[in-house]
Amino acid sequence: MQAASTGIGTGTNANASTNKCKLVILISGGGSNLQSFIDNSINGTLNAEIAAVISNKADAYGLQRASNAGIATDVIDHTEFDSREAFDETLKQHIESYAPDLVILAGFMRILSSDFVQHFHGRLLNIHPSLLPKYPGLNTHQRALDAGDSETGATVHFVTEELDGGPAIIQASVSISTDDDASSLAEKVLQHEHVIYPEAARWFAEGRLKLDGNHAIFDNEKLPVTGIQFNQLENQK
Ligand code: NHR
Ligand code: GAR
Repeated sequence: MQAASTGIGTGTNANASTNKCKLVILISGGGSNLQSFIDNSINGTLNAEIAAVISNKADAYGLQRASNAGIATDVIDHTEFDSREAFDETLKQHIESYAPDLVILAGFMRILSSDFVQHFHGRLLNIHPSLLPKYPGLNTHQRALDAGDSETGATVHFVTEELDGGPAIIQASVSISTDDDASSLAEKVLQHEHVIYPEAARWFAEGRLKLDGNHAIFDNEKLPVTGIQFNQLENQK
């Protein structure tokens, strides 16, 4: 267990001194998912403190969102490193300097090497804009359209070495209509991302969600390969 995350005696993944789950959020772009974490932390829906936002791109708009919220920012430009491993090692050190309980990939666009992923095993989450295991990798919305799919969506998952292949936690689907294109789908899916991603982090902060080997465990039960279906959760309310 890492030093900052005791959670001992509380059953939660909250930081001992603040009683909040300490997050570091990695971005590469617009940061609308980052914004939903900021908003949920401020309004108290998510008992979290965002210690820092780190981007591999200096011009990522999400850095502005972080500054506006008074959150520390770092830029680590991957083009300044000789290898993926060297970039990942520096990234790892920057993240660890904040001693986070949980690391959030929010539109972070660099594939992470196995050393990095193993180091953060069980405390690294990603949101991917498809109904995994469909369409790991890039250009997911166009691929769903090209395949003639009737629905698409987004999946929050634990990050493992297998790209977009780690255990799923929660998934939201949206239906595809005949007049959709990749950008209209991206917009619709993003609205759902902003809801399911903080929800998954809330479960983690509350100590209800864990990674056990290659299985996501929620309330002491193994989750199915596609995780919890958010739309079904909604219908139960
Ligand atoms: N790393 C590991 N090891 N495992 C995962 O599941 C990861 C990961 C790193 C990022 C996010 C992922 C997504 O949700 C993610 C999951 C980037 C690429 C990619 O091909 C693919 C998937 C994801 C993120 N990146 C190119 C690369 O060479 C660069 C593309 C660019 O800069 O635009 O790293 O989709
Ligand atoms: C989101 O749709 C996220 O799922 C996706 O990028 C977008 C980021 O939006 N992630 C990936 O494609 C990872 N490869 P945001 O910057 O506004 O949060």
